Amino acid sequence: MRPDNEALIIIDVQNDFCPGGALAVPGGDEIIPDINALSEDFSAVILTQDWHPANHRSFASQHSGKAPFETVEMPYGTQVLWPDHCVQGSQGARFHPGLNTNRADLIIRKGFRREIDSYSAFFENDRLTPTGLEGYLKTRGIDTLVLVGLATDFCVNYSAVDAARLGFAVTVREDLCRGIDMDGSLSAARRAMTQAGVRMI
Ligand code: VGL
Ligand code: ZN
Repeated sequence: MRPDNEALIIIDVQNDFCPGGALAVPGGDEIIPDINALSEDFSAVILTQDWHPANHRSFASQHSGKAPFETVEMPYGTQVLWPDHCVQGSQGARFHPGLNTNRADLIIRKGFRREIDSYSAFFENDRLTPTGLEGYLKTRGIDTLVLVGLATDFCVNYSAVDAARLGFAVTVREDLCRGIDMDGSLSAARRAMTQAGVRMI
């Protein structure tokens, strides 16, 4: 068992990010058995859940003439447009049925405001609006995080970089993550995480 100051954060292991889902990450479901096994070692397990209203502004369907994976400028910066995914209450937003959610102490939902996306478990995409996870972890005395899940180059990357910036010691288990990899986003994410002081193993 790991000490009480360490938490496992399982990012977005939801149907829509697994094969057959609306924004499927290649091999997204392969990592689930080992994530389940790893979660048995931690006294603190936190899940994140991408959780969008049906008219979320990160959806290409909300921008006339735009296709998924194109970008738009939002007030907070450039936003990639996605296929509709992880709509609140939908089957696609549910955790993959293979994921053992029983060990989770907290489920943090993100991306629930129409006007702003939230890749990170800590801040929305303006990098300013907090989700509350920092306070939860710090008030529990947790200072060390292990991150796993989907997708390496978006939600895992943003969460890991923010966590490092907030002073947590962060390890990303790359073998327990899978990426989308659009236009070199995976190598850019690896660089960003390394530069932020995230340990990648
Ligand atoms: C994610 C794109 C859009 C992720 C979430 O979980 O990495 N990516 N929403
Ligand atoms: Zn999303």
